[in-house]
Amino acid sequence: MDEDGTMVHITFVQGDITRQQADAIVNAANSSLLGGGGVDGAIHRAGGPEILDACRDLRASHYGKGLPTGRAVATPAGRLAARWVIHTVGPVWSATEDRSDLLASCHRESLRVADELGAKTVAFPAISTGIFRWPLEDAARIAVETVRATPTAVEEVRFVLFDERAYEAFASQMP
Ligand code: AR6
Repeated sequence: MDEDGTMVHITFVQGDITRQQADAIVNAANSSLLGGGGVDGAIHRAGGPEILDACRDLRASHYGKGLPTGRAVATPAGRLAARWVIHTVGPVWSATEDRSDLLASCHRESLRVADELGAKTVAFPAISTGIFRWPLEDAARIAVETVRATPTAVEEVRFVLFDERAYEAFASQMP
């Protein structure tokens, strides 16, 4: 909800996040910020070297030790149909330790960075649900609840889910 009490509009689409048009696209990165597989690899491939150059600059300046889990930082979006990529580091799923607040923090911090940028439309992938193995239903609940509970001037948060199972898990979180 923003200061006027207006709720952010949450939408869901099935597809490839690198094909989305939005002010900002969120990347499920790792602490190195230097790329990886999954969404991260796809974003760097589609966006081109400008993104990696900006990530290297971040590592050489503010984030010498990398971006901590649960935090977010923005770079330009290169050739993507977006102005910015917001990189956030999701937690690796653990059966013995509750890391839910770190996953919630990824969503809160990404929205905070989006607000700093003035981004009005933000596309999110299903953070931590791939290589980091977070169970889909639980990740969907945390992601949607957190976005609904976070005060922001962002007008549309679009969850972009790669397959039908992920789409169903996320879309079914809305009342
Ligand atoms: N568009 C939308 N969703 C996608 C796409 C795409 N192009 N590609 C994959 N997904 P993951 P994580 C879905 O593994 O679990 C990287 O190596 C995928 O089906 O990308 O947070 C990073 O560098 C899954 O539902 O991210 C880190 O090391 C979701 O995106 C690590 O993976 C997230 O899967 C992060 O792991």
